[in-house]
Amino acid sequence: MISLIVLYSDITCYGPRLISSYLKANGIKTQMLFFFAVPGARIPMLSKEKFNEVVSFCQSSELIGLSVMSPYLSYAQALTTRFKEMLDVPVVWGGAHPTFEPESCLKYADIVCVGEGENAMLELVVSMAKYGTVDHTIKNLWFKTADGIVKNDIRPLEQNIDKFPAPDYDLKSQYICRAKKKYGSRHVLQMTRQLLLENSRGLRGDRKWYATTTSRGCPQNCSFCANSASKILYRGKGKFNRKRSVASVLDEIEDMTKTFAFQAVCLSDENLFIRNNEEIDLFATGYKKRIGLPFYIEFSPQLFDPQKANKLIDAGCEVFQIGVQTACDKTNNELYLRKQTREQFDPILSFLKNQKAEFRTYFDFILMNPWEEPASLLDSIKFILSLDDNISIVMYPLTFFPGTQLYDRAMQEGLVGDSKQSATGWGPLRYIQAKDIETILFLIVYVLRKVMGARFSRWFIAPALRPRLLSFLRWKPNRVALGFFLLFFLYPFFRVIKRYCLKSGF
Ligand code: B12
Ligand code: SF4
Repeated sequence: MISLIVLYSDITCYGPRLISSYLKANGIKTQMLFFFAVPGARIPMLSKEKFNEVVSFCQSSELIGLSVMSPYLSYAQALTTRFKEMLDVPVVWGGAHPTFEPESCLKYADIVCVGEGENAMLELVVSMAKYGTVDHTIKNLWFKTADGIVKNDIRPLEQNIDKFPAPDYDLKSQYICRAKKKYGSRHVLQMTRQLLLENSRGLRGDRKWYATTTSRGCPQNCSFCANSASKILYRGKGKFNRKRSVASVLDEIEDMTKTFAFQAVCLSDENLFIRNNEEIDLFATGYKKRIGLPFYIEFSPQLFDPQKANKLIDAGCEVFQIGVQTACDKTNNELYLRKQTREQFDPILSFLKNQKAEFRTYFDFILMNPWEEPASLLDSIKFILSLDDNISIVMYPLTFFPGTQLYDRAMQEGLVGDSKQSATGWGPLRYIQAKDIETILFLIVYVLRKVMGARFSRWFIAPALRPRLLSFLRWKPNRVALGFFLLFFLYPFFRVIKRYCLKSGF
């Protein structure tokens, strides 16, 4: 039995589910545990009981696999340490974090998978079953041995990704950690249809979706994204962007949505518009006929194509999620290395104006960038203030993920200490420390002035208030106070201000 533990707080877990179904298709028994860790936690919040239940879940395993993203590193370390204390079973880590930090991960894991893992895992499990020991020559795997670390090369990328079976949704072999009273006192529960749906994310909040990916890779090279780092890792190993056939995508979605009564579908490809017109036609016609559920897509503005968008909307697409990151061309082009301009949004915005009221668009922005100039932030604020109400703004703090260019720069400049800190240590507190508090205040003042106009200026710079303003600038808040300030003021800031602006006609 191979146990695969997924730490993410999302039930999709596409990569590990693919590994599980590939192993099963090759006659290997697997079980999966959806652990639901807290992303970004520096100290894992794990009770002894939960630990023990996870350990007994793995008791009869020949191999334990953990899928690790950087924000969940502390959980992976804590769990693996516990496994090593209680069980004599090799532990293999795979996923985005070990791919770019294999050496440091081997302080905990016995084996690390660098890059895509289906074939590497299969070879590992088969060799263990055949020879009773671990074969240290398997490509994509690094091993901790008595003689040091064995680093194997990367194998060529699998070009025919249709070859991999659909993600594993065999609930009989799946478990989930949930500690709600209504489920009883145990943490590790047998997965059920109800638990699967309860823990799936939703399209616009209510309709639970089935999420899948129809391609691998992305044509762009953003300096904060693992895709650009993966391209370097796989240089000379075959085409990085690969697409599944439309037929295989439709078969999978039809099968899963019928089996589990999902109410919506999420296509979490980085850029669905990399598909050509013919593929979009084929998908849209097939989807409308065979599935017919509302769906959600993501893409970058540079690849927007109104013709393709219309076809997808006609097939049921109800949500666009678009990576804006910043409305400042200089920051996008020079810092994020995105070939994107503010003008590219004009056709998108006019296209969105003609959509039905229920059509939703999410614009993703990156905040807390230590190198972003106030003028660049202002461009984003102005842009946000100009948007229609059917466009929601989603803000992500800039996170430094190992392998990316911005991670290297943040390390060089001492903004983050190590790879563990990179995904957890850089947050609002460090940003405020690194940036001038006056810059942030300046931006707040700018937006408030926009909202309240002269009335605000008179109020804010009134002589009576000046000493208070100065003392605020000199304020050295403790962490709790600052946390509350950010949580209750800065975070909902843009949304509230935007609504207010729209109401008051700015
Ligand atoms: C789709 C996607 C999502 C989806 C679904 C995620 C999911 N759980 O499946 C959603 C939107 C939910 C999501 C969320 C997040 N994501 Co995301 N996501 C992606 C994206 C675009 C594609 C992932 C994918 O399906 N790839 C295709 C499959 C086949 O590859 P894979 O998942 O990497 O799995 C393969 C290998 O990694 C390996 N492998 C994986 N696990 C294991 C385990 C073992 C034992 C072995 C041997 C091998 C192995 O084998 C797999 C099959 O080949 C990637 C970008 C990318 N190109 O990878 C980011 C990416 C994985 N996400 C990332 C992050 C950070 C997040 C968030 C933490 C963001 C946040 N700040 O909130 C959240 C939290 C995760 C969560 N809640 O699940 C980062 C991870 C970087 C890092 N160093 O950790 C990435 C790389 C994007 C980036 N910023 O660079 N994400
Ligand atoms: S467009 Fe998105 S997925 Fe592609 S490299 Fe940039 S951030 Fe990553």
